[in-house]
Amino acid sequence: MERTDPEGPQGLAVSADGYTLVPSSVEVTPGTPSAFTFKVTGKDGKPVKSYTALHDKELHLVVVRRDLTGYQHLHPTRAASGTWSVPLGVASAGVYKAFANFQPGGQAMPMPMTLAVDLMASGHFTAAALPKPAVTATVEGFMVALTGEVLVGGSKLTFAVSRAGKPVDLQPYLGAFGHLVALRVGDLAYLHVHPEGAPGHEHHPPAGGRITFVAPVPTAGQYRLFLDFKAADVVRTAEFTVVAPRAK
Ligand SMILES: [Cu+2]
Repeated sequence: MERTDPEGPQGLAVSADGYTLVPSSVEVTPGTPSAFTFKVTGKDGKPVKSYTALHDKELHLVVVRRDLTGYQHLHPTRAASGTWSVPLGVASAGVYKAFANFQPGGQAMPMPMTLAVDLMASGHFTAAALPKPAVTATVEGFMVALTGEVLVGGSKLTFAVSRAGKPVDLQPYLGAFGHLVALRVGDLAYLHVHPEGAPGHEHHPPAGGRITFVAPVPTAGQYRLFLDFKAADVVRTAEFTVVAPRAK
């Protein structure tokens, strides 16, 4: 079977390359955290029980409402049966998308994949407008400045974290100094993003609270970036709307 381009847009399918994301239920209750359980089935239809860790975890679960609010990056635990479980709470009603990012075990090549499913939180909801493009974001007193152009085919993005005008010492979190998720506005395609540098390089503290990522943006358009970083012992998420111009 031909494999989906791992560098291309991911997270647009619940099933790809013989693997399927199977939630126990797609209903979530706003305001009430409860266990979200799911499995990933393989080509034989059975739950996958072997994974290759990516950034210290076998599976990363990203949940966001379809209007790109309410972002969460979670790490479910896996039972021996292959069933994954994580407490999940959503603040408000709406349709959410849950992305599972993982790599099945036993593959010679690094081939992370992302499958996704919609989750329904019943009730009235008011869609939030997409924030305007910006090169700075503030979260709990931390200012994150984005430099670098978002370009179709190859983007190098650097984030500098500061507090009260001074660079912040970032702390390692899941084997890196920052984790970036990029979603395309319109269809929430999940982009493959990785820290710049050879494996292991990222374990050295970055100078001046700076972290750089390589993000191949597949098409012109708007993207929403979610940068998880750890400072002062807390993981926070800085969010940006960016625009990739049409290629000339
Ligand atoms: Cu993760």
